[in-house]
Amino acid sequence: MTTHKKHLAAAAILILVIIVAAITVYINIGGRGVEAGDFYATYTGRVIGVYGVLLNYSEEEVCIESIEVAENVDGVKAELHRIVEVGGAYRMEPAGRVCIEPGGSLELRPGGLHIMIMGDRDSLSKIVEDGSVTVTIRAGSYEVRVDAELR
Ligand SMILES: [Cu+2]
Repeated sequence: MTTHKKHLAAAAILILVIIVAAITVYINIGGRGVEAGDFYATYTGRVIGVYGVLLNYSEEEVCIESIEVAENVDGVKAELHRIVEVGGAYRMEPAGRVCIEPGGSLELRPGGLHIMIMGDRDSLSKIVEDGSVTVTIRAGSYEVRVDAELR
């Protein structure tokens, strides 16, 4: 091989390495997934509300599949709720299927979509006794673990 050809081969390999590195970086950005913004919780004595923002950094639409309370307490369940108006009165009900578009976000707030943890008073008290609630939200193929401090 002439020196000239060796240089060409080296340049080709260098370009290939740069392309592979660029693709890797791109995939990593695309693979950021779903993240949680500021989360907090409230406890009324009857239910625990969990509020915050979910951000979808992935390149696919993700739908909320399940919400679980990390604190291991029996007889407690978490649901995604929405508020509906019926004859001028507001009540809440299971939100049904909720999805977040790519690059989009979902706000969970009092008076709107929210996570509600239900159970008897003893169980709920046990969950909040350390001053925070931990929930695992499954959205599409992503799992987001959220520590929501009690306010
Ligand atoms: Cu609710």
